[in-house]
Amino acid sequence: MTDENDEGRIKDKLIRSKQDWAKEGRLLTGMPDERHANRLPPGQKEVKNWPVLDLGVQPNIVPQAWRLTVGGLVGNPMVWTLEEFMALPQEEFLSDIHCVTQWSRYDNHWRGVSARHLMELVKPKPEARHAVFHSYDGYTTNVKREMFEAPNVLLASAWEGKPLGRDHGGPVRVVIPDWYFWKSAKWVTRIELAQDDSPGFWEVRGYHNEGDPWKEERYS
Ligand SMILES: Nc1nc2c(c(=O)[nH]1)N[C@H]1C(S)=C(S)[C@@H](COP(=O)(O)O)O[C@H]1N2
Ligand SMILES: [Mo]
Repeated sequence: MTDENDEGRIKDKLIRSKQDWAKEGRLLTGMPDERHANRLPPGQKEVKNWPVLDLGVQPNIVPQAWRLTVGGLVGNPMVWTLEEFMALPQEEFLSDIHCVTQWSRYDNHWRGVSARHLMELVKPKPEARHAVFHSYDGYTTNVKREMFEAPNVLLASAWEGKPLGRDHGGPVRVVIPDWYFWKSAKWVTRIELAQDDSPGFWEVRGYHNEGDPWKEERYS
């Protein structure tokens, strides 16, 4: 049994230790692989399972109450219910996951709506240079607009043929395979396009503002 206070403590401890890692530059090998000569980025280890990482709170989202909003510097701001979102074209994606805590998981089969398709629907203004993801647990993370618009980026609703579980960010999470996995917001509910950058939860706590695993952009 955990009450609110226990959860608060677990969360704080977890956040503090990760922040300390960032300060110390732990896990850095100093041997970038910018040409992607290996499948495994520097300092990573392959895992066969799929670890769960979050702030210690996994929001229980009632499907009827779920919403996805895309707003900010867009010509056509949109809000989707889960039913409407699932009616958008769902495509298949295949990608590797690289987490800053050193695990990588190969060949993940995703299903979901491509970020490019979403962006075509909302019509971002030319001044929109950055995107921030907001999640149901209060988490945020930021990427440059062109990173979000990469062809392998999606809002995933299924993994390995099954609906995405609550522990991994279901019903819908962002997947940005080219960056470390902290940029892939679980339980996403709002995407905000903006002219200026606004660093997210881990980015203000010592993580790198970008997050390229091949350059070991772990910490700032
Ligand atoms: N909403 C939300 N998204 C999040 C996080 C989080 O705490 N909350 N953690 C990030 C981090 S640090 C990682 S490594 C991945 C972990 O995703 P997984 O639990 O599905 O492996 O989610 C990312 N997205
Ligand atoms: Mo992470």
